[in-house]
Amino acid sequence: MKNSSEIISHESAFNHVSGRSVYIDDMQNVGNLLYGRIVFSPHAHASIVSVDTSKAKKLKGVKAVLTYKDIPGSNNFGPVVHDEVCLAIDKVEFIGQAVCIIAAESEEICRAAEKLIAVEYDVLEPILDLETAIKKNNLLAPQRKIEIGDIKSAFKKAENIIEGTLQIGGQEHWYLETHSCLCIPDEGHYKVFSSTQNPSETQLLVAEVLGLQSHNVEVEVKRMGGGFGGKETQGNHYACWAALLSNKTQQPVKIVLSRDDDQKTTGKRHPFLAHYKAAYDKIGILKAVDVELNCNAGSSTDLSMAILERAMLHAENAYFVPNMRIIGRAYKTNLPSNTAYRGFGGPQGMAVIETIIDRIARKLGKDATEIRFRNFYGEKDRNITPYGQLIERNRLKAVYEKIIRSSNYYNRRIEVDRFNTENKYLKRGLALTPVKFGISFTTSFLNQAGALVHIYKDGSVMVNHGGTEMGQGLHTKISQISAAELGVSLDKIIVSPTNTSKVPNTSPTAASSGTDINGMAVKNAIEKLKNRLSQVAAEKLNSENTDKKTKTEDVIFENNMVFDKKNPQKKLSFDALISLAYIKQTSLSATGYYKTPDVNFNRETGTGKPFHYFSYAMSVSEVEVDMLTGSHKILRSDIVFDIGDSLNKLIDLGQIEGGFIQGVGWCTTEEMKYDKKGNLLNHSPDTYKIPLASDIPNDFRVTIMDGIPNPNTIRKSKAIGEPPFMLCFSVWLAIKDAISAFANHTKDPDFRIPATNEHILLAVEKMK
Ligand code: MTE
Ligand code: QUE
Ligand code: MOS
Repeated sequence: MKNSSEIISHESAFNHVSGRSVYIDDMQNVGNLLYGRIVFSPHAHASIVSVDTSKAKKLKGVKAVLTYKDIPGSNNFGPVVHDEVCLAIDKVEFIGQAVCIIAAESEEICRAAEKLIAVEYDVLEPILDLETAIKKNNLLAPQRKIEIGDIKSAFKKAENIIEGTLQIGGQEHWYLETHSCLCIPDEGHYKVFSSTQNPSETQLLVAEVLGLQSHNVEVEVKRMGGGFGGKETQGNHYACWAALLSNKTQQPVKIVLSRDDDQKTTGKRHPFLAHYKAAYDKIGILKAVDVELNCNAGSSTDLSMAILERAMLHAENAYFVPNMRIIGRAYKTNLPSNTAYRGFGGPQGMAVIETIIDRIARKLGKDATEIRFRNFYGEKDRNITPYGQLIERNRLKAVYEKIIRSSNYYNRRIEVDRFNTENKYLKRGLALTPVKFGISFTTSFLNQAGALVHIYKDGSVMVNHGGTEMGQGLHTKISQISAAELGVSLDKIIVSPTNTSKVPNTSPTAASSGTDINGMAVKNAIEKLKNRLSQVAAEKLNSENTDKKTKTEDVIFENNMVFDKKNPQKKLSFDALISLAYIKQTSLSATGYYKTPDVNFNRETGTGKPFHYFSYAMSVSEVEVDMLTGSHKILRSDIVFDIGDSLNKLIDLGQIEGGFIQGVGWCTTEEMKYDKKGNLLNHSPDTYKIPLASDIPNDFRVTIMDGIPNPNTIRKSKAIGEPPFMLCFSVWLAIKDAISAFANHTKDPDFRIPATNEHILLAVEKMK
């Protein structure tokens, strides 16, 4: 692998574009296949008076109708806290909660059976929004706090103070493959094909609901058609339901959600309601920040506390704040339990500080970019985070200087101002925003990974690891890492589907750390194999040439060859070595393991070193907003990224562009609308507006910085999955800048996430 200069496309690129890639719904050639269907609660909050399934059970072609009474094991599949029932008992707490499950010979029969099930409810008042949940003090868990310095005395001494509230909306994942699962029973063993980011958790929960042990359940993931966090915990549900039906009927059962059901019934990004107060001096330097982050968790805990924690750990983003207090509260409501979504709370936390800086700049009559630059983390005395981690290898200045130059920022600021004086109803806005994203699970024990590497007698290699492929290119990167570490060409490597019987006890593929931790585990396995092979190689080379002894530590693997570093003419081919090693009775299979060194976080004190390192990036966006319609377009976006030594520039470019645009959707067009009963009104793409090709910036320039290797990571790379998402704030705040121009930057526009056309128009009205 010549690393980044070589162009290596995604391992499934050809199959994806030609439609050959197989997803769970494509797995049709299974004998005796039954279809599963979930009977969802139509009420956000209700008592169940009675359930009558007798008529449905009698329908021809129906093989099973199950309620909670039919569960052989535990009726609970809460992933972190056991607070979610698999099938409702006597109450329902959100629209979409499962009450019964049906298995039948066809989907049509399932639907007919569902109509014959009579559930009588006693409807109760739901709590749907944060304002109500806060008023009723409906806390999910005790509040959390992170604090540094002394905000009280800092506010007392403050020259200037601003205060405010920021509303932040949720977001639907819109993975292209909806939730799906196929379970095949085999003599008490259950093989589960699941669209899950967390096969080990799926395995454990399936075993628990079936009343079996983990060794009775095998979960396999070939790929997901996107996950984005939405399949980190919630894929478990469909696996549990399919397994229960399969257990009852002893036939394979497949469940695939329709788009509308998926959108109506699954968890989303957490909406937040934030309150803030900030003190700053006359040149805009932050002296103290007090933030309260309230999140709408939905009906159960799921990952809410970890998400809230990450929001709190990103509440200062790239800025040094000497005195800061961050309070976090998660509230329970009657919505489907909100869950992981790219950024995992980071976007919500960062939105607040970016708003603060933006407002300070307007108060001082300065360009926000200048205020941002002044507040960046710096060298000593300005390099400690509110949770006590020191910022090492700070790349903010390097990224900043590069993007200021490459985006021609200051000249374009003049151009934008000129445009705005010449145009009354079309206004342009410009903004630069930074991202500093912490890499590692903040639940420190999750930072571990395993691998299993086989070399077959012909020299071909099968790599298994604990991570799952969801389009992000993990398997491609793992293939490249394997080829590079073994010194063989890519065609010798295959990465197998993720399977719990090959690598056990894995962490979810999440927190952008898939390549970091699984790559290291694979490297560890390959090191073991190379140690064994080096001995065989040294013996062989020494048997041929006795005057220059080859030491095992001098054996090098490169270009499908194995040779003596000191005497490169002493060599043999990789394939020849493998067949020799086999004959010499050498094990050609090894497991690998990795745990991230030195990460820890104490939740009680809110301190520690939760992150192995940070990924840095900045974006400059210019937008044009129509003051009469509230519509906007992105004229140009520049992005500069520090990702260490990129493992694959094509894939990383795809992650940067895709993540950025997904973020732009969240903070501009994607808005969840509910009626008073808690029904999601926009549950299909005609009313829920994700970005289209036409929403991509007219001029889009992404730069991956070269020559800044990251120490102590796999091949000196950095994680890339989530960080680009949060670059969307450059678009969001450029829109605000354009609205602000309508009143000559004298008033602060009303602003929130998402800034839809309607909200932009309302904000413009208030500027008059
Ligand atoms: N890219 C694609 N194409 N599809 C996805 O589902 N998920 C994102 C990101 N990029 C996702 C994606 C999220 S939420 C995470 S945490 C990372 O990929 C997970 O993969 P990694 O750790 O291998 O980067
Ligand atoms: C980032 C993440 C996750 C996280 C922490 C992060 C994540 C995740 C968990 C988690 C926490 C506790 C558990 C568990 C998972 O924490 O994805 O099973 O018991 O699942 O900073 O992405
Ligand atoms: Mo990503 S939200 O950590 O799955």
